[in-house]
Amino acid sequence: MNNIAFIALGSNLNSPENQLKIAIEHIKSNSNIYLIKTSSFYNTKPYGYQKQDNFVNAVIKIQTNLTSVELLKFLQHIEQIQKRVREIKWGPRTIDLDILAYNRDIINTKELIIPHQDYKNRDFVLTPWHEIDPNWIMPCGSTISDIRKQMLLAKHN
Ligand code: ROI
Repeated sequence: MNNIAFIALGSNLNSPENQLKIAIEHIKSNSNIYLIKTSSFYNTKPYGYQKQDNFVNAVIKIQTNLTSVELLKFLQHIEQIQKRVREIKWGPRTIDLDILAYNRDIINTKELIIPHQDYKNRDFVLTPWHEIDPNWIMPCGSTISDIRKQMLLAKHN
């Protein structure tokens, strides 16, 4: 298991905390994945489309021998099991599982963009990530801690 990945979890439907716990159990049950660390669960205001319930968000760090695409397929499978309905863009969701980073890889294909396109603007991603691995270095050369500081500064301008 020589790849490190970070995954963001988010839910604001059907007992969000439970949805996150179920997803984490699924992830742990995959013999090709070792769960290194789980952040606290954060209650967060909706980012983007705001007329919806608060979210529960977390970030996990895993070790895996799945490729980034295999990992994506597996996470999509979990989303389907938990009956995520892809209706309104930026609308409520039972579970959202995003690959934030996969090693220091930069991936830009139709199905997968890594690092996540908008993570640098998202407090609900950077704060739990910072909790579990503030010194992780992104492909841009900055640490999660630096990127989070920038995001917080921009928010208060
Ligand atoms: N807002 C928060 N706070 N947490 C999320 O997980 C989340 N996910 C989304 C959008 C709708 C962009 N907003 C979010 O997909």
